[in-house]
Amino acid sequence: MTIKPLVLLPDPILREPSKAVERVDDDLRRLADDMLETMYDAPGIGLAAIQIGEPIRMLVVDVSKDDEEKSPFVVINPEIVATGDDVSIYEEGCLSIPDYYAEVERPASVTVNYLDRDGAQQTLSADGMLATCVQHEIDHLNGVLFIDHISKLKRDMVIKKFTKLARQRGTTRL
Ligand code: GNR
Ligand code: NI
Repeated sequence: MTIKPLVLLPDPILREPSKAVERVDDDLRRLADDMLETMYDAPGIGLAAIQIGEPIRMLVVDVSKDDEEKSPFVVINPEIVATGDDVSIYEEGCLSIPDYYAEVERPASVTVNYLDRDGAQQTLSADGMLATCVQHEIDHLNGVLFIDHISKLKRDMVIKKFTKLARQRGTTRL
């Protein structure tokens, strides 16, 4: 297993919609394991494949607490098939936007159909932090970031700051 470098704002790849996974094979399972290791190392509670530069519709999440048993999910080709009527607000962060946090309102519960790491069809009904995290990750598959759910003023400030940081690191043409 390998910890992969994270793609950071304002890398334009984060804005690309990811492509559906066509076959669930050993290569894909290896990538899922790398994503989990990268997520746990960060540490984070979710990761989309695009955040390690792979534009495919796969995400991992584990919202278990430090003192609990790990509960990793590998979620391939997710489709949100239902959302609850209630909303919840969580302070969100993103491994691609380090050290920035903001409150985001989303449906409090979601039902998601997806393929698991064996390629078997599954349905997940989530609420609480898991519901928020899964929605945050599915946004990544569509090129959407949590800062797209905050005010334009705040979003523009964050993008400006990270563009400046990237220029200092010399890792972007922007
Ligand atoms: O580690 C993460 N924490 C988090 C907190 C609140 C809502 C969503 C998240 S996901 C984030 C990891 C990440 O960037 N996933 O794409
Ligand atoms: Ni994120």
